[in-house]
Amino acid sequence: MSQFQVAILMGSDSDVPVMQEAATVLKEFGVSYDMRVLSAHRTPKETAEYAENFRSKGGKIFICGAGVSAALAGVVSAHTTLPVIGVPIDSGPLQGFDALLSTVQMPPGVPVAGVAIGKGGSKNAGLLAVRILSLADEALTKKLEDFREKQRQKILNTKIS
Ligand code: RP5
Repeated sequence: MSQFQVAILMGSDSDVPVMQEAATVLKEFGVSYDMRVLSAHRTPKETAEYAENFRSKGGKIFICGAGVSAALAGVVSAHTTLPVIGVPIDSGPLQGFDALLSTVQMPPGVPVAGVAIGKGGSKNAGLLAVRILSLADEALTKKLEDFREKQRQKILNTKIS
């Protein structure tokens, strides 16, 4: 068994600040993760191998972040039957619109769940992974309820001077 429930992959080390948001959420919920730089274009063989082997090691979900042509989530999905969440990153001249389309415009039969561009999307990718894992984990469900309540209180307690 792998000690990792979630794989956070990204196409370049320049993507780390964005993908760190997903990692922070997983850490907060006590979900184990492996974080790697693996590129669909620059390391195609290693990316395919990682995607093919993660399930047999006990892995459950992929979160893949990439910018510009952003093929990573799609390539990973082509090499696994696990859920794949794609985070489009605003690293190119089109401010992430390129990556957004590349991430979500998958051909029928090869699913990628797309989230918003950049850090907000990365945070939501972490939360979506926790929600998927919570289907078989009551303690995680409770933590999600607590998280939502904390979020609610923060909004309600906002004072505008
Ligand atoms: C993509 O190209 C990466 O995911 C990154 O967002 C973008 C730029 O990569 P670097 O030139 O910073 O390595 O593949």
